[in-house]
Amino acid sequence: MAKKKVRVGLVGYMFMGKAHSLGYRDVAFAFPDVKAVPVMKEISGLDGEEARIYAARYGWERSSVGYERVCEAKDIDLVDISTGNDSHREICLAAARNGKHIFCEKPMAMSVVECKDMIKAVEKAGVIHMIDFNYRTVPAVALAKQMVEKGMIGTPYHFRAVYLQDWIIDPEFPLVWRLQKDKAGSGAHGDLNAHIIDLGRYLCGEFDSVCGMMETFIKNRPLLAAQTGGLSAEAAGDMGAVTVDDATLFLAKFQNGAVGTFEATRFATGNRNGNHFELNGSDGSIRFNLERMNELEYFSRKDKDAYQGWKTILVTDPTHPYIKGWWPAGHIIGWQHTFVHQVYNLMNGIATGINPSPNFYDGLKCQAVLEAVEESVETEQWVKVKVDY
Ligand code: SOE
Repeated sequence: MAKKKVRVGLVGYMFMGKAHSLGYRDVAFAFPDVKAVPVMKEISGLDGEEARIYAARYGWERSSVGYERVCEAKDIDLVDISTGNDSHREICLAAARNGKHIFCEKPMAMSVVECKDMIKAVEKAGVIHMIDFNYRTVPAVALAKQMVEKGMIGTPYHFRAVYLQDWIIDPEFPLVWRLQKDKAGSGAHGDLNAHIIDLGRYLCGEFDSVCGMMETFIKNRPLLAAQTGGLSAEAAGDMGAVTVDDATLFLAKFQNGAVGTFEATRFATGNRNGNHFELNGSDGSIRFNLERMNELEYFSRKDKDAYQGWKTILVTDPTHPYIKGWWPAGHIIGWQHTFVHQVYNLMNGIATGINPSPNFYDGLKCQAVLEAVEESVETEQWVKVKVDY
């Protein structure tokens, strides 16, 4: 039987638009068992000429300006929102109104209120929704999840996570949209803590309460002359104010009694994309570092005393999650593969009518933690995480 085709319209052609394009392009190549196959119909963005260039480069059939046409077109089934955070809600509402399935970049929106509007819209439309917490589909992270579920670490006690980058360490780096509150919502917090909050929920459980601190080290920066790549840009002469956090750290209590520490910063010199976590349990621990993403470290207290020690699992065996799509054992994969894995789950969700995970409810729960941390920074108090939806 012919497979269902899912005709995709992508809004946003920059860094994430490129990563998502790769997901659609490669999913059926890597995973012949995928239940629905994406068709790369239309790519859109703010500039028509650029949209045309990226359509040709990434392999989209056609291009347009703005998001309206993609949301309204009769021959599009899925709208992919790969734009800046301030437009997620608006595009989501337009897409849902037109009955489109939705794949949305993280963080889901600018606030919990916006997330709730988006959930109301997709529930009313009865469409499939997914949020791009792509690190869940790193094979080593998915293996960690299986190990936790099998009880291989016992009762979780500590989740310790950092997401460390250094791409804005230079005070002359310009004021890109990610440094402006009205466009990004927050800085390192929403951009990086969002990922490790999601990993905390995925591996350890739901949050109970948080207590945080935030700092902005460089308060003014040159204005933007041109964005030259995903995380690179050229500065213009005049200066403007940075209105987001450069670093946010917080303590957390989980509902299951475990405790956690979280740190997100773009000022961790020498760390290009250091997403690390460690989960310690009563019987064992697991440890992950994105910069060695094919490996998962595991310590078991069940090993005989004399032989206890950390072992490194090379997560490239055909039995490991998602690896069947790629290469023989030992032939490692990279960061871009997580976007193919996300699309694999999304296509299967659309084909079966079952929401994939992580979806908009996960986006909302993550946003609730982000906001609770912000409230805690303001009040200098512990804050309960509430998700009253
Ligand atoms: C920039 O900090 C960024 O590209 C994030 O926006 C992504 O979500 C993260 O995966 C890598 O770094």
